[in-house]
Amino acid sequence: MIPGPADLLLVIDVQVDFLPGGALPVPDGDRVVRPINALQDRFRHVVLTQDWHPPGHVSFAASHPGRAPFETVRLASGDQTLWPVHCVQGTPGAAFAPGLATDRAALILRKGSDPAVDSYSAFLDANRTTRTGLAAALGERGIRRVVLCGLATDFCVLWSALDARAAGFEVVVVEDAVAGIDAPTVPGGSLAEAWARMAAAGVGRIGAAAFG
Ligand code: VGL
Ligand code: ZN
Repeated sequence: MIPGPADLLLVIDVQVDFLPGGALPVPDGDRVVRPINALQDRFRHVVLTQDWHPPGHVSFAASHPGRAPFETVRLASGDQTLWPVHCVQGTPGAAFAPGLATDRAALILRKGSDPAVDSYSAFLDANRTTRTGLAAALGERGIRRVVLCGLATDFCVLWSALDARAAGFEVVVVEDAVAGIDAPTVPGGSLAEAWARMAAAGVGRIGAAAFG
């Protein structure tokens, strides 16, 4: 695949807290940095996202007395998985992964800033009504295809892929430039379920080698 002017590389949440040793470590999360840097050199359009929560965010187990990380609670916006405190605005854990190239991106989008609503997706909050503005920004740049990479396959990459499809973009995930959490709360694992949901939505899968 040779990316053209209508192709965007969307790099999801490659941040310190999602790397091994971080607050919400994604197994092998650090392995995505090198292929993502190589991918960025192939694309004219690059957007990076950061999970960017205020202290006391609703997605933190610590914000719900008696609850533990990976439990689920029911909120007005729907079922919410509870997480360890992670990606707090301005903290070292919210910074981009060391070594990640950030100079190519035309846009850095921060999401999850509403104290009461989570946002796995780069396009739409968990309440499914508040848009981040990304779909419009990509439309204005003439983007038709979104190529996704980053963390985590089964949460922020998954939701961003589904919402990009719903917004009318062609969507492809670079399977060796993503890594998943595989949360124990989903029977059979959230990673297998994520790939199945993306396939059902018409999301393509490609290897980084296809970009040369
Ligand atoms: C993410 C869980 C909580 C992600 C963000 O980037 O996939 N997962 N917040
Ligand atoms: Zn988060």
